[in-house]
Amino acid sequence: MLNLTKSAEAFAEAKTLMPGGVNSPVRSYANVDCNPPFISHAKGSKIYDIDGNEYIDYVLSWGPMVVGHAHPAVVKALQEAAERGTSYGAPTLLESELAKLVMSVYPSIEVIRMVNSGTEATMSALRLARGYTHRDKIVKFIGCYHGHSDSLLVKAGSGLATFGVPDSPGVTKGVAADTITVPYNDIDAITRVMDEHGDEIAAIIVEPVAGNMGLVLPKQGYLAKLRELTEKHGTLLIFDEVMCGFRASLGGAQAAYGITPDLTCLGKIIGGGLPVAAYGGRRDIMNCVAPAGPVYQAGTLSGNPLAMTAGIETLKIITAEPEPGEPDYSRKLTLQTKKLVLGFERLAKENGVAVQVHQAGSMFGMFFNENDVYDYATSAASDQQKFKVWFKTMLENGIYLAPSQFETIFMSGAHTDDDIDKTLAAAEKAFAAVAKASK
Ligand code: HOZ
Repeated sequence: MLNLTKSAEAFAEAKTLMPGGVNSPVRSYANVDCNPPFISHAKGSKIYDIDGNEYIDYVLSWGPMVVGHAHPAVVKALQEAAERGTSYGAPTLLESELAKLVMSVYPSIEVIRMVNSGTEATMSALRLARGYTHRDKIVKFIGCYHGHSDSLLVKAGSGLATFGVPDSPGVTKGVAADTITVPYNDIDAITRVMDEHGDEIAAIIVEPVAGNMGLVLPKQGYLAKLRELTEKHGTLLIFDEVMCGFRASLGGAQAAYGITPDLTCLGKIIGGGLPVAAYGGRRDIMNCVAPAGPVYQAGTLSGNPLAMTAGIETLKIITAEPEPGEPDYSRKLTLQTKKLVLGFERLAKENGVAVQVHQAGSMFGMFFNENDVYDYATSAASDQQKFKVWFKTMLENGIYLAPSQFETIFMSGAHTDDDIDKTLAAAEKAFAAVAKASK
């Protein structure tokens, strides 16, 4: 039995200090009816709690720790950077270095602006799209999550899907009215909306690989259709690759599916575990951002030297040329992820548990569902009770997963074959527990 005594005490105190005891809702474990482990430290593929438990970590800070926790090269560069000062609020060479690294992998990004969080990136990209097109309305897809700015908190995924409240109080009716929502992967629905309102719509924003209603892949031809419709109506296409950037493939979903968006939002990995995100894209659009143009957006900690350093070191590792005959970093992660995906599918079958397992590069997700999952409605129909049993058994057996079917899990370069074997051994027990509980 997992001992979480100290974590439970810490959580009781935290609840008196922060809403629900946390600074971001899904971490509370409220939907899986247990207390969250309080983390003391992490190294490589492992994360440790204050009770002394060790887990193999597939949350990886919700994605960014792609080279593993506390990678020596990242830590060393951060220590050296801290000696030179932690914030200047002034231009540095580091900002240009990270910009060039990102652009080397994302040719659609001709000009980039660094910000501090995915929310800030998507919110700013939308303002830019509205300023550029002189239109007010936007389209988002039900179950996609683009951070917590007002326009985008409408029929949203992630924590809102987890807690069953896809709309948030506090978002005004006026703002919500400018956000048109459409089911993901439904070509007829988006075609109808664009035919009716296309000339009022500033942007379609999409997670090209959706990661916040669980991992849901775009159907064949879907992203190409979005590109075609946006071009036809003079609407901008914004890819929110905060989660799938550098993960669906090194060049993100846009490289994996061969679609060039007008604007891209990135986050997570480009900060290597520090708060960095960015939006960027076509030069003529990006040059509307202040001070090059009139669309205002600013930030004291934007381009922060520590954050840039962590991003640069992380991207250097994952973009490095492989040894001759070896797969590149991204391909290695994909292959490791595939081992888990195949293992989960096999074990589920052996235990008579119906699951849908999805993979996009080094991201993966599993639904307790007999049917295909391709949008929010089909994802939401997944069995929550089975997920809870699975999740708790995995945790008891030292595997740290996202505490919700509506999140994605991730692989890092620090995960070894031994980690995979241990994870599959735990999964065998977890599927057996699910099968038993379902009888
Ligand atoms: N909504 C975030 C994941 N998609 C949660 C992040 C966090 O709690 O740290």
